[in-house]
Amino acid sequence: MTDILLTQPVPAPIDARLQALYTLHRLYEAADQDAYLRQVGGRIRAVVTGGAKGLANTVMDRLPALEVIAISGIGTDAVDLQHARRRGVQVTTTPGVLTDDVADMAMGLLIMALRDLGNGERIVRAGQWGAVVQPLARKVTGIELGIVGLGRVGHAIAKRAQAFGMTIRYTDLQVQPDSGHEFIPDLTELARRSDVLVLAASADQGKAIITAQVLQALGRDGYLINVARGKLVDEPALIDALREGVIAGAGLDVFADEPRVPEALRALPNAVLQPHRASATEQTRLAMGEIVLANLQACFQGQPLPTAVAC
Ligand code: 8YV
Repeated sequence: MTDILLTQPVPAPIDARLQALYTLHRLYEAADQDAYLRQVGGRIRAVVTGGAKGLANTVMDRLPALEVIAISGIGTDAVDLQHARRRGVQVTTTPGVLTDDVADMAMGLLIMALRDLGNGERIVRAGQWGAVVQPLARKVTGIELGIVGLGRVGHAIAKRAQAFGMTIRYTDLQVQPDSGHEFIPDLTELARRSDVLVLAASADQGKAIITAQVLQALGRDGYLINVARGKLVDEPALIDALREGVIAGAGLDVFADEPRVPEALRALPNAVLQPHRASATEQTRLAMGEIVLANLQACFQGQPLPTAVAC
């Protein structure tokens, strides 16, 4: 049977299907990953990984028989695509099926942050209703929303935002005249004109675009929502901005060095935090798993891969 390396767990039904078809090697269970790769690395023909986890070149180079890296996710920023191409390794993702979940998470974080839902919940749970005065929150309907990255997820966020009567503007690498939304080429200018800036951009360039200057422009009544990648944000600058009231708050599903979230960020009452859960619904993770299975099957039958990334 074909040998496959899993870098992180997959949902049980997908795991069972993989097990029936392939010999699975679970890197995430190995106490000594280096020794484990020495033992099985030569046999591995496919890697199944997540968008955030990807595959380091140092691991890829330990897998001489590797043919495909199947990412269960849409981000390719944690795989060196050029290196994969040089090695003749194909890379696939799971586009389309997680769009709605990620957009839902963006809206959830936005409402949670502006309406101060976390603090309200803590007050009720602590039996402090009536004893603690919670400051009035920020109205969501009708705000000015700046979307950074109008791809599939950005569009899905815009659709939801329209139902909330929001004014939508966006920035992207290129203008999208058919979107019906106002294009603002300069990110700092978009921040200046937004009540809430939501990050839905790819992080393939690996650069922090949300700088102290952008946060300054977003302003003391502004909020930052991130459902893309932590590396798009200068995290120390964000912590300073939240602490000093340069911006009002943030809703974050992603962080610069997951799963390590700086203590300074965890301590801030005006940040709502999620452990990278945007696509973590049963329905969506199963749909993602199906696409992973289809790509592996095509690869080992010598067929074109259904969702290959152009390297
Ligand atoms: C996925 C992600 O849920 O799609 C991506 O790139 O980062 C996530 O939303 C993750 O890859 C699942 O492992």
